[in-house]
Parts: sequence; C-alpha cells; structure tokens
Amino acid sequence: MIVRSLDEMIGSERDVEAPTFRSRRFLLARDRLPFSFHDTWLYAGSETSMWYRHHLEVVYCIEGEGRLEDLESGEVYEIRPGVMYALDGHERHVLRAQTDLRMVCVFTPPLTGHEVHDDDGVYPLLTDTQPTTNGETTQTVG
Ligand code: 9YT
Repeated sequence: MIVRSLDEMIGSERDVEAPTFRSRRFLLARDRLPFSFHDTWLYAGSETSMWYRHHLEVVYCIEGEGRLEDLESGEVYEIRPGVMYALDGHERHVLRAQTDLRMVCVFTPPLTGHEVHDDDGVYPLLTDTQPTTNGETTQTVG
C-alpha cells in the first residue's frame, strides 16, 4: 500500500512547475501502477495548450473556474468543481483558467515525472527502465 500526503510532495522532485501550472505527482511510473496521479494548479489567467498523443488522461476539477476547448470539435466546456473530462481520443485541447484551477489528473501510461511539453503541448512517452545519471531510471520510447 502507498500512502502519501500533499505536504510530502511540496518542494520535492514530485512537485513540478511549468509556465502555466504547478503539478504535484502523488504517483509516477516508478510507483509501478499503470497510471500516474497528479494534483495540478493551473494559474488564474493562464492558457495551456495540450495534446497527449501518447497518453490518455482523465481530469476532475475540485476548485476554480475555467473553460476547456476541444480544438478538434470546436466545442467549449465550462469547468467548475465537480466537472470531469476524459481525453479518450487524444484530443488537442486548450484549458483557460479564469481563476486558479485545481485539477486532479490521472495519466496512463504513467508519467515518469521528467516529461516536458513540446511546442504542440505533447508529453513524450518515457518509461522507467534505464538508469540515468541522477539515479532515476528513464528512457524515451516515443
Ligand atoms: C489539467 C492539466 O493540466 N493536465 C495536464 C497535465 C498536468 N498538468 C501535469 O501534471 O502535467
């Protein structure tokens, strides 16, 4: 069994900052589950374009307000606490945070924690199979 609290994430390697969000990764690939589990804050006024070509993601809003645009269908959805969306078709999308937006995210396959969005908002497909210089085990496979 794995039990972790948000306090343990803050300031650790599992606490990742990006230009438009901060994400605390409770579960990553190294935890050997088939998904990763994140508590993500998107900053008020920010706009994040994403396209998870290699991953499926489910997102559940627990605080804040924003708008989600599906860039393939053009549909726009209001995001508020209690709203979930699932990117079951690898849709390109943009998330606009009107206030700070707190989202619980599940990714499969799990993130390793070393992914960075490319210019299209894509995370590469990494696996934790080979040692790296910092003692982590990460390999790019896609
Ligand atoms: C809702 C959202 O931002 N999903 C994207 C991934 C997440 N921010 C993360 O942990 O990288």
